Amino acid sequence: MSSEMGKFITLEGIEGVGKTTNRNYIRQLLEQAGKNCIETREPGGTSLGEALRELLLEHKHEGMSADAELLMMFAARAEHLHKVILPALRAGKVVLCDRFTEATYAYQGGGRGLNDKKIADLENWVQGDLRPDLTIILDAPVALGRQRAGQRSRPDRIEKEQNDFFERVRQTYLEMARHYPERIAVIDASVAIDKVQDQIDHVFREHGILG
Ligand code: T5A
Repeated sequence: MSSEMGKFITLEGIEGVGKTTNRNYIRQLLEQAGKNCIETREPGGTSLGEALRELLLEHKHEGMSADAELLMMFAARAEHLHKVILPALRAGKVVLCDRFTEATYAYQGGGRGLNDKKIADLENWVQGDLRPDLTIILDAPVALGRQRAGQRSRPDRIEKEQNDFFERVRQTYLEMARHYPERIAVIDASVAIDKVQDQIDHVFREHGILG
C-alpha cells in the first residue's frame, strides 16, 4: 500500500477471545497517538453487509451450504471495501476492522473444509492486492473462548458449531500466522485483560503503527 494510504488493521480469533473488548482499547491507543481511526466489522459495516450478517447468523438458515456461506461473506466484503474501507484508507485513516478475510480462511476453509484455492480466487477478485497491514489474532483455547462468549449472549448459527469445528478454526489461524509472520501477530488472549493489552501495545510499537 502506498505511503499516502492509511493503515488497515484487523482483529481475529475464535468466538469470545476479546475482539470487541480490545477493539475499544486499540481505538483509544490510536487516538492517543493522534491517528484518525474508524472502527468497523465483518460481516457487516454497511447496510447491505449488516443485512447479510443477519442472514448468515440467524438460525432460520441452519444447514446453509458452505459455498453459499462463503459467497455471502465475500458479497458483504465487496460492499464494505467499496463503501467504507477503501475510501477511509484513501483518506489516510486507520481502519480497525473486527474480522476480515483471514476469518474466511479460518471458518469457511478450516472450519467448513472448503478448498483454500476457492477462497484465494475470491480474495484476489474482490480485494485485488489489498491485504491488512497488520492482523492481530487473539488466541485462547476453544473451551475458554466459548465459555466467555456463552456468558455474554445466546449462540448464533455459527457459534452453535461443535468444539472440533472451532479447534480447526483456531489451528488455521495459527497456521496463517506462521505463514505470514511479518503481517500477522498472535497474542495470548487467555490471560487477564491488562496482560492482553500489554501484548497489543508491544505489537503496535513493533510494527510502527503508533509512531
Ligand atoms: N465469520 C466472519 C465467518 O465465518 N467468516 C468470515 O469471513 C467472517 C468475517 C461473526 C461470525 O461470523 C463468522 C465468525 C463469527 O462466527 P462476530 O460477532 O464477529 O461474529 O464474532 P464473535 O467471535 O461471535 O464475537 P464475540 O463478540 O463473540 O467475541 P469477541 O468479540 O472476541 O469477545 P468479546 O470482546 O465480546 O468478549 C467476550 C467476553 O469475554 C470477556 C468480555 O468482557 C466479554 O464478556 N473477556 C475477558 N474476560 C477475561 N479475560 C480476558 N482477557 C477477556 N477478554 C474478554
